[in-house]
Amino acid sequence: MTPTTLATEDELTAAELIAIEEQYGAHNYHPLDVVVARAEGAWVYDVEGRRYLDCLAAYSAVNQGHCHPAILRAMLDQAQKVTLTSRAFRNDQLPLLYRDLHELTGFEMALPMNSGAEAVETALKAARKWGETIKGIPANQTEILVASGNFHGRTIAIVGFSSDAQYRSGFGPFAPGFRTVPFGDIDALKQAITPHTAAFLVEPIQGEAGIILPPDGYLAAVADLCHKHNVLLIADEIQSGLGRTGKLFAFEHENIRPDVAIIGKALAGGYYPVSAVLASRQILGVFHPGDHGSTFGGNPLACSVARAALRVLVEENLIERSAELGAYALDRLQHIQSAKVKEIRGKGLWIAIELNQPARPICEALQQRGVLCKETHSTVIRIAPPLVISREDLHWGLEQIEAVLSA
Ligand code: IF1
Repeated sequence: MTPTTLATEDELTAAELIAIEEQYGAHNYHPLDVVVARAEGAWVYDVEGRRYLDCLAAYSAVNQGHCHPAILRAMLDQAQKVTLTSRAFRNDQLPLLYRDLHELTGFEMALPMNSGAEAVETALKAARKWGETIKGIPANQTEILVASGNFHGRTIAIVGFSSDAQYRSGFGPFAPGFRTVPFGDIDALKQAITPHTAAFLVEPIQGEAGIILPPDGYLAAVADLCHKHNVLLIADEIQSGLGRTGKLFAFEHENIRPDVAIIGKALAGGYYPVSAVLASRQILGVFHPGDHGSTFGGNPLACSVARAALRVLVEENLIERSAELGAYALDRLQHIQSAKVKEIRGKGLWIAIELNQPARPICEALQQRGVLCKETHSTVIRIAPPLVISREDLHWGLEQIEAVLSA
């Protein structure tokens, strides 16, 4: 029986909202019990009006800060013109996003998708087809290497090469043609490359694994090795890119240039799922009309929002800001004297606090103090606020973290 009306928005309490979510929603997350109703800049506000400093930034999807007015403006303007045409027709925003991405990143071409996982899948398809049609690998024998500890998304092909048992459990059988090498180990990579290897997919700094930085020189050695063996180097910059580490791309910290870069998350400043694969004309040229696509990929609303998000990133100097404030935060955190702390590491405003104990209780204590963080791999706390965070707010947030860790 189709209802004639649906419930209107009531003034429900956090507890009531949580109960509804628990009853009708799949339990594929275990979120902190903070029910966000509003957000602005580096701050979020719950339904009871309490405010929290957001030190997760939606896993680096709101580098520009929550509800950035310039991106909102672009979204509202475009939403009143046209939002979706499908790629069966052209639109006036997609070419402009392509040009912005080329001018900002230097890659010759882009292929727009929506979620990060879809862009990763697109890059894998490009690598496989490049392997067969350009490198000459026999059909269906292409191999792609990935790093242990990787996180590239949640599709069956992607979790098939995850090292995390939970991400794989129950979802097999998986796609063949992937091999894992230890992250940071150049000799292992050298051993793993065969004439059938088309690509090496890697996060320049591993996010989900706990903001794991590779040994100095690793990425440069990887780039040399891939070039020598005609293997595509694919950098997954969905989380590490777009200013998070204090550079436009994390791969810039080692002055390398991958063959393919994958971006997402902050590409649209938290307003819309927009991702893209950036590469050369030769690599993206393997796609011919009808080979690959997406209903929403490259839609005018997504492109308009992404253009505004990139403009904010550049015009508000958020990349330099990330480098500067990140160095300040890392230095302060590294001076914390606490038996709880095993290691502090990071790049730009992307910092991991590795503990000698479970991180969840620390995150809950920080929540009580008005700071929102998320643990990863049970003992690591990620500090990744929006890049627009003020120095004063960052100072205040660090004080709360120091207080909880020193308690
Ligand atoms: C979740 C993790 C982070 C990513 C990199 C691709 C994707 C992601 C480097 C896929 C997405 C998100 C997914 C989200 C939580 C978050 C996450 F904990 F899952 F691993 F950030 F570390 N490459 N990461 O970080 O992009 O399809 O999600 O748009 O799945 O719980 P997506």
